[in-house]
Amino acid sequence: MPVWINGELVPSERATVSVFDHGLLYGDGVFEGMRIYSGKVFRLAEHLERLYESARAICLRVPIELAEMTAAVEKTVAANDLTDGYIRLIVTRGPGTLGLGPDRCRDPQVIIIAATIQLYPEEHYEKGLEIITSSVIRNHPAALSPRIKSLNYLNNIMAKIEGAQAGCVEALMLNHKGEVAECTGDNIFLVKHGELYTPPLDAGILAGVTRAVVLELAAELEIPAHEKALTKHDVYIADECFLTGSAAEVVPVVKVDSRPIGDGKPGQMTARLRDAFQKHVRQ
Ligand code: PXG
Repeated sequence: MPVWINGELVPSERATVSVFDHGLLYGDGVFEGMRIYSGKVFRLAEHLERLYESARAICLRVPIELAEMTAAVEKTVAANDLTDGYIRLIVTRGPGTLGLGPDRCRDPQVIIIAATIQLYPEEHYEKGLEIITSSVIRNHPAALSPRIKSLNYLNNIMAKIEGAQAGCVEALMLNHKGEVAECTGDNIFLVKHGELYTPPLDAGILAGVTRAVVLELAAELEIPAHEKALTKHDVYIADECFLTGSAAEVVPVVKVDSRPIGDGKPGQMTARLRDAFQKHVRQ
């Protein structure tokens, strides 16, 4: 499994970073998780745009330009001979001193890992997920912006743990205003009276690539869609609920906080969008 690190593909055992890397010491860095379908990275341009924006937002200089990064991702996919899989792209602040200051980190590390993906079990798509609302709120937008896909995911991990302790693979996070934000690694959608609803970016969420694709597909299918502030009440009274993410794709949610959503079964609109998504990625 060759891994790209700082300009070369090396065997995974040799793909290592320093213990003084601020990515490790402080979670100081950014990343992307992308899918490979039929040998091609899905929406690579969008993922890389988000990566460079995340880096910019934390004043991290990505040591290679977009064109070179695109080529590096493609070379890593080819070297791993993957037709379907997952890519993890990481840019760390690089090795520095034990102090917080990034000024001594002069060598940001670029790492690209390609792997076969551990998909959600088929059962999740057939039966739908049960989730809970976590007591951990999403990062306050005036603290570390939720738009940044940073290496510091502890807040979401705390929510994920709370979900796991309740027997759920995902957990819903509210924002500091008590509105619905997103799940720990997935965006959320609701269906009500045949229309689609999802929180707007200013609810303090990650601008999910899959979320954007679902909104595009809804437009093509002439399904009215709204980016609107939502509350837990809206979730509880929704006809359907589903999550989107590069790993999960489109996955139905049938129970939230032990309450059945709609009739407690994966809904028709969810199935329709999931179907459209599958067709789209395999085009
Ligand atoms: N919200 C958050 C907070 C995320 O981390 C998404 C939404 C979905 O975004 P995309 O662009 O993938 O549609 C994410 C996705 C994984 C994994 O391997 C996924 C994410 C983060 C960490 C791990 O499943 N992010």
